[in-house]
Amino acid sequence: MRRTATLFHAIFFASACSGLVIASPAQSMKVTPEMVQTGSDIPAKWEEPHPGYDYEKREVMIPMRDGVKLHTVLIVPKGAQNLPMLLERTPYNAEFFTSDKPHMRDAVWSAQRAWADDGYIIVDQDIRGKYGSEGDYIMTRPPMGPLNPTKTDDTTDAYDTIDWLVKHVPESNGRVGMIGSSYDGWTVTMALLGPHPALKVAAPESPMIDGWMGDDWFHYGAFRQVNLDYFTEQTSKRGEGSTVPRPGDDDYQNFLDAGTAGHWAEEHGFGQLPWWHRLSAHPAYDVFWQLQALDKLVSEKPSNVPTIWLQGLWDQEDMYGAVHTWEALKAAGHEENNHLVMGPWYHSQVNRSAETLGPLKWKGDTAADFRRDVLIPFFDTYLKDRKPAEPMAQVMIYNPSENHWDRFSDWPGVDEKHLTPMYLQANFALARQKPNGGEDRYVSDPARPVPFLTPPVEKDGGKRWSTWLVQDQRPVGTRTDVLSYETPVLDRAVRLQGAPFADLFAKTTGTDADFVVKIIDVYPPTYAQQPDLAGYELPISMDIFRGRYRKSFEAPTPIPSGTIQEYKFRLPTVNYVFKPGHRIMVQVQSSLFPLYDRNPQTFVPNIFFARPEDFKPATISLEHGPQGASAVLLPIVAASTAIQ
Ligand code: PG9
Repeated sequence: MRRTATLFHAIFFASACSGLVIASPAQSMKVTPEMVQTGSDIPAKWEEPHPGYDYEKREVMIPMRDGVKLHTVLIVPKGAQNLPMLLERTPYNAEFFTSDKPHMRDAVWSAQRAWADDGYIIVDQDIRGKYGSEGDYIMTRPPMGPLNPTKTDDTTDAYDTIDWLVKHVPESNGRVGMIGSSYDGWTVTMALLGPHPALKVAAPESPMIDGWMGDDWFHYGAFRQVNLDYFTEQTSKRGEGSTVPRPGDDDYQNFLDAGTAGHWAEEHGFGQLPWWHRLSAHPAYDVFWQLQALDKLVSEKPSNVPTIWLQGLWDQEDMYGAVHTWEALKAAGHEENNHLVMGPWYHSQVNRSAETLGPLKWKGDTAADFRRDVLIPFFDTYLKDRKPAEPMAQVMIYNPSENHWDRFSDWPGVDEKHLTPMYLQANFALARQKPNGGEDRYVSDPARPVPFLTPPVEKDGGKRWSTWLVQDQRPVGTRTDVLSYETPVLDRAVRLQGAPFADLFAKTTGTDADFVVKIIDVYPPTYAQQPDLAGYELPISMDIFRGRYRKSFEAPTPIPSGTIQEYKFRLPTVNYVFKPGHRIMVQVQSSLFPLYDRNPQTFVPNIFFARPEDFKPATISLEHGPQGASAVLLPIVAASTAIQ
């Protein structure tokens, strides 16, 4: 309106000045009703026209049993009839899973493309309290029970969602498969604790199962400081929070300066985050962790849903969950509908391309091939009544050294009776014969912990994070606080299938200590097939153990200074062949920083809140007998048990 009046005044003024006679505004400028707009120019709801789109995107708020509504995005192929639904429940913004493209295969994110091509309705949902969903967010909300007194959890939310979907999506065939990695793998696992009858198949990928034993938060009690950024990203806002600002570009120095994770948290406002309070009040494996360990809960309440438990062999975030849950189900007699798959992947790489892992090169794209040839046919079996070309093997584990998948009708998991001890010898050799004396010493100094990546360490490991588990160990092998033991050059292949153990007998001058044990494949000094691997020290299995838990994970005790103690712990599962010309190496050290917080080496009630004066150098002695000879226990098999 204002623009018309101004224009009119301009013309009138110009005309008057030029001597022209024009009609008065009242006569010539008649306002007709359609010119008048009352209310807003913005419609209450804009229906986006989608000419040429081959799918319809529906955004719905699905009501749960307590009235809370969860934001859900459905991608339905146009003209669909009788299609199954693939459901992913996420804390990472369902909206983000699709983009505005005319073809469904381009609109969904890359991992879902093959599903779109195969004819699926895709459903992505924000879990309770995150992004578009209503309700309160609780970090990996424990199942209903002593830790969750409400009437809902992610089992009921998955149930109610599936119930709604089968009643409100007429294009569907009433069957649902659930998928998702990491946190989203946790939501799949939660759904399996009380599945809706329409949930016909599931694949928890790198699921977070036990946050204390070996998934995201701790490994055998050593706290993973990379998660501190995750705490603010996930719990400072309903949407995406930001990472913690850094005083410098090197996290090795930043965390060293902070002293403890507790001090870091205090400096960065974590006092406002309930999750931090709960986690830091439970540094030991008490009921808080025990009651939410999903491997135990799933095997106590097994479902009949055909399920693939899936993870990477070098999964830098959730290395523990899938394999332990599968083993727990097997031990409880439920292997029939539960399969185990371990690919040569970093965390969640199953959903990306996987032709390589760091310097390691695989035959083809091991993730895309797996999705196309195994995962989707497995889902189609239960959702489309299609017979797969080959029945799904009970267990499929990539064999990285021979560069192919191995299929097994059974898998030993933990089989302590069939482990072969390889002893650490006094001359830094590694051999089968038991030594009968001697010890090696190193000084572990909390003021210069062993870095997990060569400094400067970018925020959370930066681009090196996803492949840090396969990085060359030569740079740390020269440190005096890292002891390396190795076999002579192998003249025949040594094949491992299962879970190795570390079994250290050690003394310390302190009253607490961490032990990091790595099993390493040492490549020959020249390697014509791939010269950049010449002499490479490839870790195939490693973990950290906090010494105070050597007798009980629940009740930590000080280490009696100067007294030999046994530290026995399981290492990540392997299916690996040390080839002739290679050597087997074992490295032992007492820190892996700043990924893991430093052990002050003085026993304190809660390491999160240790004082600067508690951090003291300690001399660690690794014993070679006679009161216990340090070893790694390897699952050596004479010949492969893979199905030919
Ligand atoms: N590893 C991540 C995570 C899972 C569960 C809890 C916290 C973190 C993830 O990738 O989702």
